[in-house]
Amino acid sequence: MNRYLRIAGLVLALTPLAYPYGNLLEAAEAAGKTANGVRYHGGDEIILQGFHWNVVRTAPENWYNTLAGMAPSIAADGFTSIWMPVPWRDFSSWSDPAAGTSGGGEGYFWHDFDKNGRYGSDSQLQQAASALNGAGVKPIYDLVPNHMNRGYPDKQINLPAGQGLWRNDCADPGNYPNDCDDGDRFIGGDADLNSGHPQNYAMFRDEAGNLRNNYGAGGFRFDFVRGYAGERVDSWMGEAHDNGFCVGELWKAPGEYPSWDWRHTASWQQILKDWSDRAKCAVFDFALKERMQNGGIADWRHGLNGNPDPRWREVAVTFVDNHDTGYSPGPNGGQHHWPLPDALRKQAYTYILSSPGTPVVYWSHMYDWGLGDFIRQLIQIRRTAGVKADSPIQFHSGYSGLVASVTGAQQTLVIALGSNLGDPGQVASGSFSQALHDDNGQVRIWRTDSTAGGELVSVNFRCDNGLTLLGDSVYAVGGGSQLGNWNPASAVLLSDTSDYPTWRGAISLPAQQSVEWKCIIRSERDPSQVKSWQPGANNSVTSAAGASTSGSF
Ligand code: 7SA
Ligand code: CA
Repeated sequence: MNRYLRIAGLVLALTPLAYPYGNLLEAAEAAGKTANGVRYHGGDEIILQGFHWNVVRTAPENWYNTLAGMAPSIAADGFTSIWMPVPWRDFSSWSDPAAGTSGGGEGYFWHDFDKNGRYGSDSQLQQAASALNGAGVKPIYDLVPNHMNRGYPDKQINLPAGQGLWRNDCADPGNYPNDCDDGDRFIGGDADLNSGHPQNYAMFRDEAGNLRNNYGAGGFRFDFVRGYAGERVDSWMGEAHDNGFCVGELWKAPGEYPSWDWRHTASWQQILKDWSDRAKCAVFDFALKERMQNGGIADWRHGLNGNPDPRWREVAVTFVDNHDTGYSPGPNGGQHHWPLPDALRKQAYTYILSSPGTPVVYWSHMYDWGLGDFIRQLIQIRRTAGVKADSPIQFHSGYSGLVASVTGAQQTLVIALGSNLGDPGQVASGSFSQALHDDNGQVRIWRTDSTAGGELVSVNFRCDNGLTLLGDSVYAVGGGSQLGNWNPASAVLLSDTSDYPTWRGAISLPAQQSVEWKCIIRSERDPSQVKSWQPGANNSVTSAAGASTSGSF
């Protein structure tokens, strides 16, 4: 049905200009949400935690400059994003003699949204953000909407008491309906904001928009999400950065929930997935962290990222340690609330960088403690194999340690950690070569050669009768990561319109796969705007060199 009449004259004039851009799209990294709408930026992110606990003490006012100078090497190391520290100034200073800990100024007890803090000045932050974005590394800013430093004078924001802006206990019927908060309190709760209050909600929404527009934010990490409703994160992201990356820090054991709460007897995974469903946000994989801390290596399969359901594993953001759980160079050795034993570090990084989920590498492991070369190697293995957040993973019992096979877009990996597995052929088909052998054999990875098994072949795609308005184009979307996993935002532009309204394009696919796909008409500017889908059944093709496949509107 010719529902779209392209303005012929204009099209002829503009077409040559528009389509070279189409090739750039194919070269660019994936964007877009999961099939359930979770904001994981295409599932191909590899994140560097861009700070440790003590950088405000070991590099006072000089951290943004450090990041700006390192931007090219951070990119060269294979990172696509960097988890930035809280950008807001923080004058707090605290010590806990009993625990032998102290700190302050890190941003988690922030004063207001002024960005001249202990990491450097506002302009240094802008310079760092543009150097990182310029190198292709997206800044992910750490936001703390649950609480702030209520004391201390001359704030740039005015939050008077008694107007429902600060948290009061929702359990106390005396609080008027909105004068409370829908989540846990941070410590005593006297510094907690009622983030559901319209004024507070708008304050954070606008600041997130400001970080996107003026500080190059590619997304956000939400702190202490146990302190406010997950739905609120979905609203903030939907209004301020709908296509950005989003991850929540939900660090709360099942036993910490009240006995009447379903989560008291749920698994760590179920609690994390429930939050992710509400926030439409990825979530740090504390289920995997708990297994790494308390289980044997064979138990690591029970992390969220090992879930047999792709809709579960794809929302996991995996990590080995962070600024809370791990050590940091400098005073007190940082916080080390839940540190992974050093002996397991290489196996843990091998696991998260070769398996599904979105991996995060802790700054100090990469750049302070000599693991950089090893991690760089692992990142290259992940990228070459085309392992993504939703990649299939299979665990193989009958061997000691952990044995898994991961199906990447380009190659299949077999991982053997602390295992007596002899030959990858015992657990997966294909011709394998060893990609990694380290840690006295505790760490081994094999991969199918790109030439066999994961071989890519060029298939000719065609869509007929693609009548479109200016600014819209015809794309192919379908199963498998090369066709965007049915996600229009990751669809592939068919850039040859020499026989308009027929659209053509060659797309590389793994050989010998039966692939289903459809033609769509989609906005070039806004990847989430689909104008129409090809009607009827899916098109299908078995991928082989020179094969052709077509559909029609
Ligand atoms: O124990 C570890 C694990 O062991 C395992 O065996 C357990 C696990 O469950 C168990 O299975 O994990 C437990 O312990 C974790 C660490 O405490 C808990 C976890 O829920 C629990 O299960 O994690 C919580 O604490 C983390 C630090 C948070 C988590 O979200 C939270 O769930 N991490 C993030 C949150 C914050 C705060 O924004 C940051 O905290 C983290 O870096 C960030 O990643 O008005 C003045 C005033 C009063 O308002 C206060 O009531 C008063 O107490 C001042 C005082 N507050 C001070 C704090 O006492 C002091 O500690 C505050 C001003 O400064 C400090 O707070 C620091 C905090 O210590 C630091 O970690 C905060 C603000 O500077 O910044 C950081
Ligand atoms: Ca991406």
